[in-house]
Amino acid sequence: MDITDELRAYREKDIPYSRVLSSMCTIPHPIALEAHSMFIETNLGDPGIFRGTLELEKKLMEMLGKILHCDNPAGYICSGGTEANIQGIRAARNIQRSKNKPNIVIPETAHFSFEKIGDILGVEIRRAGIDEEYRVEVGMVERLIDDSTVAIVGIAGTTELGQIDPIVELSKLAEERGIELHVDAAFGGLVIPFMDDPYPFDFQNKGVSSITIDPHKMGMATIPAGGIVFRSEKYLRALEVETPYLTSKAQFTLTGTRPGTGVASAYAVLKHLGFDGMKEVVNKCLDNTRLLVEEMMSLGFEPVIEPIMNVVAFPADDAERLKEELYRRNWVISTIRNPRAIRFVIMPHVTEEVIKSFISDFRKIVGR
Ligand code: 0PR
Repeated sequence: MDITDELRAYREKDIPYSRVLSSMCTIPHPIALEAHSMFIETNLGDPGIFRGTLELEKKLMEMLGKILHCDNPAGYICSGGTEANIQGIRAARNIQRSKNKPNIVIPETAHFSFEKIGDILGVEIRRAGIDEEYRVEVGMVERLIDDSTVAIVGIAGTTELGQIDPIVELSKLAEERGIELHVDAAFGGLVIPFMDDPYPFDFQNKGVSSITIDPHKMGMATIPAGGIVFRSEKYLRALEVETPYLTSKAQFTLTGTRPGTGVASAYAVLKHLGFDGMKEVVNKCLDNTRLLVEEMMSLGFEPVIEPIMNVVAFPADDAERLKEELYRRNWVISTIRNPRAIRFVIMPHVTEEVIKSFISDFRKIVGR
């Protein structure tokens, strides 16, 4: 068999995005594909060689800084939200080095990447409970902070429900206690700014030190393209190691060799769509989320919370069974455990037609 035929045969076993209602990734924007292929051999691990790509990354960081209300953004495009979260907490821990047995306080709704962070960085992870709207309880966060706390974490767009933590209050708390506040906006970072009357989750709050914002989620860039943005250069300095034989003298990234494709594809999409274009994409996803909610309500399912963004879950005792039945019919949805529910992420590839076709199959499964 021809190699490309062989590759195609494997690729055809993958489920196409048009059947996937659970992913935070999506089909890249056509301009992202073009940009990706132009930068396919670039390696930002040795920036003295790829100086044009490095310049482009700086421009992209300025764009992200503007979106996040930061005048002097410092950061880089990494492998994803996991790496961005690791680096945000690693910088906080290094800046507050004098503290021994460091700990961080995170919402109990935080993404599982924080499990890895505890393990890798040797910081104790303290989990604060949530209110009835699934937002972290600020009072609980406050009670968990002690002299060894290096950072608190807020989420802008929780993985399971798309909820936004009270970042304004968390920021005040971080300022009062002289500790860092890392905001995980891996998903919401490229949703909230384009919503009408956006919640102020970003650097407008003086206590926010770093933000995770992933172009490979709602930014429609090619994978991998995560983003970590710091309030100032000082955080990057806290991450640096010496690189004696490279074109640069120091490196603040977690990985060594790293692609410029995410930089190029993320930049291309944001530049091409602009603020208004992104607003249109986000609004369409929000409209489609409302459509799904209406259809699900007509089948007797009420959302766990009124959706804040394009993530929504519906309580169902037999959530696992529903997910499996749907998978047999080549539909991918996900489930959450608290409360037991089926969950959907309405990405740009989840169009009105996709939702209608999904509902028609789902109706058969629930027998309504
Ligand atoms: N922070 C938040 C709030 C997230 O939701 C995620 C990923 C991360 C950090 C980690 O990002 P990376 O996966 O880029 O490192 N959230 C999704 C999840 O784990 C990612 C995902 C994407 C899941 C595509 C499934 C899928 O098909 O649920």
